[in-house]
Amino acid sequence: MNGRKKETKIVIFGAYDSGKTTTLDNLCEKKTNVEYNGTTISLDYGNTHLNGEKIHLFASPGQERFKFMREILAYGLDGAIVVVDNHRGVTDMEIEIMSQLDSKNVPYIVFANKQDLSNNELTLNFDVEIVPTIATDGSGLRSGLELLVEKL
Ligand SMILES: Nc1nc2c(ncn2[C@@H]2O[C@H](COP(=O)(O)OP(=O)(O)OP(=O)(O)O)[C@@H](O)[C@H]2O)c(=O)[nH]1
Ligand SMILES: [Mg+2]
Repeated sequence: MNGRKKETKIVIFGAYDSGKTTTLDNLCEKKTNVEYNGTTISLDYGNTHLNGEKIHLFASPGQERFKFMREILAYGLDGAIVVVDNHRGVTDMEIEIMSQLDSKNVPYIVFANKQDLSNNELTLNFDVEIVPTIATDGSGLRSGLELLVEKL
């Protein structure tokens, strides 16, 4: 066991509509969503436990205009999940987020979501683990979170 604190902050990033809120909702027992017309407008928050450790999860808004909110949410994060819509493919915004996470040495993992719509293999020019997920039915979410937490 390393000296890491027992409460962990993980932020979920990804372009609009990729499935961030659905991912958080399915991972957490308790949660709060701030949405308007089905899109996150400030943040979603929830928490869960993994191996006795409390995990705080924040999902960011995906729309471009909420960049300021993503910057606030990123404060003090221990790790990140980038949720990509595998049917749409990776977006420039997600590439920018992964570059920033790399440059700040933040451990992260990619969820290749919406596998029910497309199970094409996602290829990325980043040294990152990719976990196929279906956020709507929970497939892959828990094991993906476990993989990330092992890297922290
Ligand atoms: N088919 C399918 N639909 C999904 C999946 N995950 C999410 N969705 C749907 O995609 C839409 C957007 O999901 P959200 O979780 O709200 O996406 P978001 O990334 O939080 O969106 P923003 O907050 O607007 O950035 C919803 O209609 C979800 O039901 C999935 O794995 N498969
Ligand atoms: Mg959302």
